[in-house]
Amino acid sequence: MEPRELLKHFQIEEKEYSVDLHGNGHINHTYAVTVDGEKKYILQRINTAIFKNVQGLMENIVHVTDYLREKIINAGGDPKWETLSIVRTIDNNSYYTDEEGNSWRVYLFIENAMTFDRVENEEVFYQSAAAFGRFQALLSDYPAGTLHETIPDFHNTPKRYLDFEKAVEEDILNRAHEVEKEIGFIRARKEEMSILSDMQKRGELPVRVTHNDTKLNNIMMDSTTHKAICIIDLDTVMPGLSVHDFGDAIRFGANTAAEDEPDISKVSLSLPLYELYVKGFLEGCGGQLTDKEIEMLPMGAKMMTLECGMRFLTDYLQGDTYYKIKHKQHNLDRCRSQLALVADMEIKWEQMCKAAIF
Ligand code: ADP
Ligand code: GN1
Ligand code: MG
Repeated sequence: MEPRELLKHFQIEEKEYSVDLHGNGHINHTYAVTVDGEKKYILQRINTAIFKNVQGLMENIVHVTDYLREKIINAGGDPKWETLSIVRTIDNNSYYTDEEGNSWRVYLFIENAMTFDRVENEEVFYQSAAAFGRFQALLSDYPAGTLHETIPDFHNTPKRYLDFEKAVEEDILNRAHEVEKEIGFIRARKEEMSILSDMQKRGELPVRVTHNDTKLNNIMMDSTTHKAICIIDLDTVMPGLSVHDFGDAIRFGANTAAEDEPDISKVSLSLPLYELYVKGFLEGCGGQLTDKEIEMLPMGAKMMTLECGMRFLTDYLQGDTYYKIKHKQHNLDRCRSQLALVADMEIKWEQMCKAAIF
């Protein structure tokens, strides 16, 4: 269905809205809904090829945002600014399914705020670290067992490795011979991939309610002051590991180059940004992380970068069906940038480990 047509199914005042593609997310189709030059709503087509249980996913978001709203109000904050607000359908549902079977949702547009696709200055990164840490702390007493697992095994790195090996074996587009070097790089690190999940199984790392997709453009910042306002993209809020939330943010934000930089000589880990994120994240978590979690932060960063590189390569081998791409080699560029970052982390490993000792 045409995006503008959809609006009449939601509890929105009837007006002449314009609806335009918005943002740089890789998963959902996101539109800004504008009236009189002001963006009022976000309209999203949920990617149901990836999120198979939309009902469960939206239930998670309703419950988590209700929970956060109460905490924000109690702290004297503005819930329409500091968490996502779902606009209901005229039937009072949290999403609408059109005749073609597509699922859509509407959020209030978080006004006077913006997302960053790159770390433009240190303060922005520090702010995002504290905010993601705080998000985890706010949800620390949320009943984790009531959350649906919206993507099973999302950060199960050994399982991701098996998916990768299957894609290499099937090689449906005959692309594997082009990427032998990358395949070798990943295979050489196979043993490390189960370190964190094994620690989780042994109870050495606690399962918490985590965001699981902590990249910089999943947080809205005040357009004027650049202070962190609101954590968005709640599709993958599920039980998980704190070190994964830390690591995914590092992989994206502490890379001196873009996630999809084709010139990998520009890729490296910025130690100053890494150290800043450690500080902000620990402050945001408010002393809740155990010593073991703090010790494993560097491993979280390395594993999230390796896992992400492996996921990009898997998608490249499988014909680019998961992530949105802008050109044929896009997933390959993304993969190479991630793997180059892993290699640089290995060089800087000792400094990374020292950064979390205070
Ligand atoms: P994806 O899963 O595809 O990454 P997101 O939910 O992260 O989708 O949305 C994509 C982008 O849209 C975000 O990076 C952000 O810039 C913008 N966005 C999402 N929700 C809102 C909102 N409520 N208000 C303003 N901008 C938003
Ligand atoms: C996707 O949705 P978005 O663009 O914020 C992906 C993350 C990846 C990221 C890589 C649900 O995040 O896991 O790390 O791309 N989200 C999902 O940029 O798969
Ligand atoms: Mg996003």
